[in-house]
Amino acid sequence: MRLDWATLLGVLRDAQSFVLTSHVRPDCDALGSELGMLGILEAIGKDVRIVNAQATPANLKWIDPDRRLESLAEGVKKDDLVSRDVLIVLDTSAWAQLGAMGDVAKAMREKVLVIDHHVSEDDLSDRWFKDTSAEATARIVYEIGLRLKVPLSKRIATPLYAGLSTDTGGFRFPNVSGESFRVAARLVDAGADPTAIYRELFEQDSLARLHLVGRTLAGAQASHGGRVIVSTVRQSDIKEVQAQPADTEDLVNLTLAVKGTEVAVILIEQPDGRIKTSFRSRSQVDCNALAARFGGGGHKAAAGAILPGPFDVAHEQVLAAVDDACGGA
Ligand SMILES: [Mn+2]
Repeated sequence: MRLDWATLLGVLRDAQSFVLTSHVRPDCDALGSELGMLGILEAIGKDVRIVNAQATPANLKWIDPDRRLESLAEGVKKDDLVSRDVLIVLDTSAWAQLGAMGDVAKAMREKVLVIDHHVSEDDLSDRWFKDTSAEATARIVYEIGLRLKVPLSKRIATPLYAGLSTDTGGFRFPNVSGESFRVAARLVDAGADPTAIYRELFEQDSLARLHLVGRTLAGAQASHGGRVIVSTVRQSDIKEVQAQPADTEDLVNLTLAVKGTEVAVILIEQPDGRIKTSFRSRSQVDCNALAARFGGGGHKAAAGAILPGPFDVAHEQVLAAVDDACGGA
């Protein structure tokens, strides 16, 4: 953990122009931290742009009513950014996660500042502001706003609440503390609307996605006395219900709802024939170790790997590895 408040607040106060960026395949903590930070910096008179590598996903555009999120994919030029005083990288510490913004970070090398809560890190910068105990980067941004004495507005509180809510799985992950709720309460007092944000985060599925969920759950197989549930998604399933590739997100977590499930696994056939495999654990079974057998990785409770096809071979290999990790049937 490296939290040098004096250095961080000094940089934020002294610099005049900022670019904020975050990781590819952005989520609400990435975008919410960017927008919260933008609101805070603008409140103290700074000139701020947010530029990501990729365009904002359609399902997350609600978080940006003022349309402040820009992207290289939508035509922002690297040369327009490099003269800015500071590049703040939020919610990632890895080059690979920056996508095309990695080139901008390289060009601005000595002006990069990282604000993040992830454990892993590359040599992105010499200026780190990391708190791996923070539930979300949005939580760190909230603390920055406090220290800069910026009053919380609805415009700042809403994206920060979305980030906090996303990275805590709706305030239920083990990273949640009493302080998470106190921060959330202050964000709600400042105008964040939990009902509206919940609807945006969790009630935006298409009927096709629901049909895919139905199919996937109908085919879920339990083993090891109900401790393990494995489900599969083939390209034919996705096509037949007319779902989108993104509709497979989060499917693996649904089977954890079954009483007694300790390990949930899903194999998702990709358009190129490879098989994206995700592991979830509610027990001592180490998902990171499981995924590592197939060249993947992640955390103990959640990890993933990409396996080559054909599907049936990958399926068999994964079942064997899970069996091994779970101590036989
Ligand atoms: Mn995060």
